[in-house]
Amino acid sequence: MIETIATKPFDGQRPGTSGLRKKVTVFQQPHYAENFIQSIFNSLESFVGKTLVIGGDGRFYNKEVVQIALRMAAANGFGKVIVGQNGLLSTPAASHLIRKNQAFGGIILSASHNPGGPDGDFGIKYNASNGGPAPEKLTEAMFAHTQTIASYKTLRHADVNLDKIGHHTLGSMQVEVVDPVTDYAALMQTLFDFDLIRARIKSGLTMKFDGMSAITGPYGKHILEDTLGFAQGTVINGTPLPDFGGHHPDPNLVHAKELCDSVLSGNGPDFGAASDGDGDRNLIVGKGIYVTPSDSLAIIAANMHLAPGYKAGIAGIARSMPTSGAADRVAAKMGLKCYETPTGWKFFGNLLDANKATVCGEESFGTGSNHVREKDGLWAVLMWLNILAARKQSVADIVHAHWAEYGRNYYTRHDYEEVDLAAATNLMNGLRNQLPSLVGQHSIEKADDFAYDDPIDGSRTTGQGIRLLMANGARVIYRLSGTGTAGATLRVYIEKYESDPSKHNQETQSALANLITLSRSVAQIEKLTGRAQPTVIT
Ligand code: VG1
Ligand code: CO
Repeated sequence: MIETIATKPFDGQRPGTSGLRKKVTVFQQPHYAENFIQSIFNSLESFVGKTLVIGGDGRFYNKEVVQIALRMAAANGFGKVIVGQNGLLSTPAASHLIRKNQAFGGIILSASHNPGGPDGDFGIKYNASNGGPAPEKLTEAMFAHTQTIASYKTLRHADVNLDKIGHHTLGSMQVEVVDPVTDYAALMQTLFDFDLIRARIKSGLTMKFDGMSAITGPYGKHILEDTLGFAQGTVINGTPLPDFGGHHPDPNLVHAKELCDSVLSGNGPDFGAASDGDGDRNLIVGKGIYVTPSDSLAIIAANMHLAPGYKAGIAGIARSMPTSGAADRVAAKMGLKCYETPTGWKFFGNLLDANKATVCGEESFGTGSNHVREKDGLWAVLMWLNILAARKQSVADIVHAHWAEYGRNYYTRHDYEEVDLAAATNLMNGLRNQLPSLVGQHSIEKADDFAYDDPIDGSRTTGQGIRLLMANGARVIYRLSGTGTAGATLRVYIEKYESDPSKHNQETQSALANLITLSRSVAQIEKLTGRAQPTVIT
């Protein structure tokens, strides 16, 4: 029986960089998740009878919201929902299922790299029929609906059993429970040379993959161990847990420390990788060398023709604005365009759909291609494995050769987490006001607040980060995070280009020391936030 439940708007349901993210306790308020889901549906047109994909990263409260979303999808008139077994789907797998089944769209339950558990974070985002995150126009429409919502539709019905693969009905809606891994794994086999990778493993390549107790454990085990033949135990922290084992499922040098320490020391495996809460991020380390996500994008772009799915070459490259210019140099050499977009995968969708870009990347450990419309952690890992197998070199050799050919973009990101929101806003406003007067000082050639004109649909997005652009590609960029749930997080991105190979082996923080000092003084970070040091350096 369809029920219409009266409700009142909640403040603050504006989607951020990647969907609506809040503390679990916020989502647990009566009607909170329902209001947002109904506002998603209210922003969509002509979906009656169509298919919706639903799944999440398995974090605490996933189980409950999957059932809420199923009942509401039925009450709102969807014809069918495809849902991952136990309500689980990685973000790239959800994107693939939407595309493969020509679904109307999908609801992904995840707060990605944010911590989980009863005191952690939860999130909901909507992906459109191309498999990609809803564009700004749609997220703004959703937000507008959240501010005026007066009722939502649901079904009075028991929970659907999602333990087993199979078919159910929910009112007049079909529910198909699918294995979360199967279709995604099949897609990967079409893109990469699994035989070549197997041969390289047989001849001794070793690796560790850290699933961070999040969604990619089962994907990693199936693909890396069971299909490719890496030793059992290659995947560590491979069982998804609702609280991610109490860890922060963010694959970087800080949160995947154990893996990084072992591979970087040179005594561990040849290759190390990790993914995040919802499986769309990737960390790449080789014996003795950490590959920055910006370098990884550039190296992948330069080498991806070695993978069968891309042997015809690529149409173009796209990177988020704060991502280093390393990819631009590859694009220039290949005679291709490198697009510079605001932060967040939603801005790549149009470029991928229009075949302007084949590969995209963000400095925040995100890389992906036109195979789906999300960044894809395991895809990047498999791409690296394919490149390692084809080139028969180590990660370090490949990176050093890349720098020798293109030069090195020294790059770091300094995050100041959970600073006072008013202080952070004040700091950004202060920088914005200083912009005209900064040009000419400290070798700053251009200073602006980044705006993006989408070349496909003509939409303009403003206020995407303060840029201080200096001679020879050096940059300092400031922006506030759009994924945090407590206070504000100030991100400072620092980069410098070095063409001289004899200067390619400096430690990153010391190579960038002058720019780091400048980044702090120009923005008066300590004076305005009370922070002398960042919380996280990647
Ligand atoms: C961060 C990253 C951004 C990424 C986003 C979502 O956003 O900087 O590059 O697209 O997270 O990634 P922000 O606004 O906090 O800087 V995920 O894996 O959390 O969906
Ligand atoms: Co993620």
